[in-house]
Amino acid sequence: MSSANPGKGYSRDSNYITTRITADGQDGFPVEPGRYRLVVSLACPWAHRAVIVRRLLGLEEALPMAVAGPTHDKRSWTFDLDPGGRDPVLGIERLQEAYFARDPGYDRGITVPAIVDVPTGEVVTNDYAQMTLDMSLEWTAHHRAGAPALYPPDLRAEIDAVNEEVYTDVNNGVYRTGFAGSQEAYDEAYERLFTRLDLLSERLERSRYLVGDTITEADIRLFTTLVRFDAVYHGHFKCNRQKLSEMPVLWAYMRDLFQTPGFGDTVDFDHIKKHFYLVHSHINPSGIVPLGPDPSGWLEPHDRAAMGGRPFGDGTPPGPPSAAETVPARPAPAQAASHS
Ligand SMILES: N[C@@H](CCC(=O)N[C@@H](CS)C(=O)NCC(=O)O)C(=O)O
Repeated sequence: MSSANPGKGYSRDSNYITTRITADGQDGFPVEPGRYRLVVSLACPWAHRAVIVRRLLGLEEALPMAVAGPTHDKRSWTFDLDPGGRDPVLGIERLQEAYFARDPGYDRGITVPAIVDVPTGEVVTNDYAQMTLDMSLEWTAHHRAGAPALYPPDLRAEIDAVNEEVYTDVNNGVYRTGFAGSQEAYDEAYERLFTRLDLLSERLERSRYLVGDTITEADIRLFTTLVRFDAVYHGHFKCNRQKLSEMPVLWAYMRDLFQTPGFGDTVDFDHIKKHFYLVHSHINPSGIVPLGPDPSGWLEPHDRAAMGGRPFGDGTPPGPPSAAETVPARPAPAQAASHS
C-alpha cells in the first residue's frame, strides 16, 4: 500500500494473506507444477524479488508468471498488456478479481506480488517476504539443476539480520522518505536511509556479496531497491544525498549483480518509471515521466570479480530468459547509446 500521511510518517500496510504453498500442503495448497500463477508488476520492487528468485531457481515452468501493466488505479492492477486486456490463463482483467474470489469483502491493498490458485482463481498469498523463501525451501523438487542456495541454513541468521536492517532503512526507507507527510518524518527517514547505505557500502568494500561469498536472498532484496534508486527514488522520492552512481562501492556492487544472469535481465526501467511517476500522482501531479537517467552505465565494467566470491556457489547461472519473458528495453552499451 502506498499513501502519504499528511503531517505524519508513512506507515506501510503489512497485513498479508499469509496462506503458504508448501511441499507438505499444510495450508491446503501443496507445491504442484503448473497449478499456480505468480502475478507481478515489473515495476514493483517487492514483486521483483519473486521474479529474480523464480528465475535463479529455474521455476519458470513450474510457476508461470503473469505481468500486469505498469500503472494501476484505485481498482487495482490490470492485464492491459495482454491481448484483449485479460490474463490468458486466469481470464481476468484486474488482479482485484482474484482477491475478491478469495474474499469478496477484501478491503486492503490489491498488491503484487500475488500467487493465484488457477483452478479456483483465488489469491493464495501476497506475503512477498515468505514467498521467495518458500520458492527456495518448498519448491526444491522443481528447481533447475544447478539452482543456487539462496537461503542456506548456516547463513540464515545473518541473512535475516541483514534483511531486517535493509527492509526498515532501505526497502521501506525509500518509501518512508518519499511519502513522508512532514519535514521531520522526511528528515528522519532520509538520515536513516543514507546512514544505512554508508554502512552497507563499508560492508561491501570488504566482501563481494552481503552475506558469505555467494549471492543470497539478502543481495536480491537490496538489489531490487537500489536498481530503482537513480531512476525513481533519487528524484521522485527525494532520496537525493547522492545518486547510486555517485556511491562508488554500492554502484560497482550493483553493476556486478546487474550483469549477472537473472538480475539485469529482469529489470524494466520503462515500467519502473511509468509506475512510480504516474501512479503516485499526489507527489507528481503533472504526471510527467522523466526521460533519464541514461541507463548505459549499468553495463560498464565493475571489477568486483577480483574480490573473489562464487556468485552461484556450487550451482550455475541460469540460462537466458524465454522469449516471452525477455524484458524489451535493455540498456544499450555506452558507445551505442551516446549518439542514438
Ligand atoms: N503489500 C506489500 C508490498 C507489495 C506492494 O506494496 N506492492 C505495491 C506495488 S510496489 C502494490 O501492489 N500497490 C498497489 C496498492 O497498494 O494498491 C506492502 O505494502 O508491504
